[in-house]
Amino acid sequence: MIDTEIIRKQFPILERSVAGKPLVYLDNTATSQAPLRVVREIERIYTTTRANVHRGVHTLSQEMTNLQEECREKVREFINASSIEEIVFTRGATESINLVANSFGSSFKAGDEVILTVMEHHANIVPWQLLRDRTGIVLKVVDIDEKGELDLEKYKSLFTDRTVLASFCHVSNVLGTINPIKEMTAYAKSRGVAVLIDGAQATPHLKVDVQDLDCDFYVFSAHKMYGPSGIGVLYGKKQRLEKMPPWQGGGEMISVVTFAHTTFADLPFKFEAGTPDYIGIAAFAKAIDFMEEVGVKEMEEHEMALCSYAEKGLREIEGIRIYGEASKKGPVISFLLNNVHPYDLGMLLDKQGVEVRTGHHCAMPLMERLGIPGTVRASFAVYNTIREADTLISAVSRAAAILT
Ligand code: 7TS
Repeated sequence: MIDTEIIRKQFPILERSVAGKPLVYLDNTATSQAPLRVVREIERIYTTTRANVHRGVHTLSQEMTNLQEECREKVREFINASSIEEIVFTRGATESINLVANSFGSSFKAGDEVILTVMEHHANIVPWQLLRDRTGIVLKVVDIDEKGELDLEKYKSLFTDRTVLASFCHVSNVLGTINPIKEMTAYAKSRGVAVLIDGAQATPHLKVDVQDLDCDFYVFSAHKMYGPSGIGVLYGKKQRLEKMPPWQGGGEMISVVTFAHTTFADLPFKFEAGTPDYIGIAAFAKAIDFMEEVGVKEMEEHEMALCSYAEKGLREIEGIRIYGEASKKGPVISFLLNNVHPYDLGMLLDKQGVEVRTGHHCAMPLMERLGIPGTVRASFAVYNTIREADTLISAVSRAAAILT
């Protein structure tokens, strides 16, 4: 059982008010808040240890390097990768996907095919379009049914002898749908096709085991996992990463440089050009500690119970339509109220202290598929409470009374 009272003490931001009302933070899908231990670690490092990593024999640099590398080991363990060589730090899920598109994708030829789904975030669409424009690859898109679940038969039917990659989200940031990624990966593997899973909305809520999934790539962002912003992870199978060329060049990623020729560093550093946000990475370790102490399974149960409760309450409001009714869902509710524009509803909720996201949620093709301009989206984290779910429901009811 989650004791939100104890958990909330670690998140002082939750004590602030918005528009004179207690803050009800329900935009966790965009960014979750960071517990004090993450904030304190950043302050501690700035005031005691800050120095560049992997660069010197001096004590500070070595201490800083250890802190960064301890986080790499923590991430490895968190997703059960088989070695730290498979954990590449990036700026976020977006950069991780761009890395794969530019490096792994550099071997794709005109006519090669990449399978995506209609529910992808722009981060898993645009890098492939940029690659398409450069190389002439073909993008194929899996559709959803009326519940917001992927059509698996359609997915399988899109594979041909030219398919080189299937790239799909684990959990949709709009519909909440938890995709059958194990089955999807197994099918792609049976056809000899590589798989990238966008786990940005999964790692904050679900236990992930990349060896069990057997995917080639798995990407996610720290700021959605109670960690600092600007830190992401690319998990890649060692055999894949070894064959891939570097994406960016610079310091850190080299072995020997001459003007005639450069040899590259071993994994994972081959993919980490330049000075990373080592302090953010070190602080991310504290966010992982937090998640493990509370328990990812316990978090999932708490968040899903809250989400179901809120969804039930919202459904009782006349004129509410909920988008995303998959049988397996993450803690996200996307909804509209009659023909009220999502921004108008979002503004009224903000006036009541309730922070939700409104708009297309960086999933414009999905909005087009649903035939709507956007939604209002409430999303839950471990520190949210039943009382906050009640506040959301009453705030939407009040807004409904004003707007309709
Ligand atoms: N993939 C998915 C499924 C996402 O939800 C997001 C961010 C990203 C990739 C990109 O993550 P980033 O950390 O690199 O920016 N999603 C959202 C959202 O739903 N609202 O704000 C950001």
